Amino acid sequence: MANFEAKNIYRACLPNLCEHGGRCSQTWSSFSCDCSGTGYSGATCHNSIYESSCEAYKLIGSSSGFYSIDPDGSGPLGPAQVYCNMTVPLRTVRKLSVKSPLAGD
Ligand SMILES: [Ca+2]
Repeated sequence: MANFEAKNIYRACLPNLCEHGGRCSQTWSSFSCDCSGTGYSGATCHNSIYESSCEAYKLIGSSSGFYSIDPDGSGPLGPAQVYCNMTVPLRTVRKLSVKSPLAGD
């Protein structure tokens, strides 16, 4: 005769501890997250598997092409596919135009 003590069931999936839409599954004593298709990895799908910018891909030696970038890393924004032109010098890409708020017209 089975006599399970329901109160001891591990409740990792209620609420779902997997981030970014990862699918949670649990056993009696542990849980795991299926992060496939989410663009994230790690025990709770927390870490983005994509770089955060074209510059980051360039710095690791990638060539021009389409890349998935996750601008906020492990933050809630999802990855987006963009075309990265690696022939553009980094200085040009990152150039900023800053105006002093004290300057007149
Ligand atoms: Ca993100």
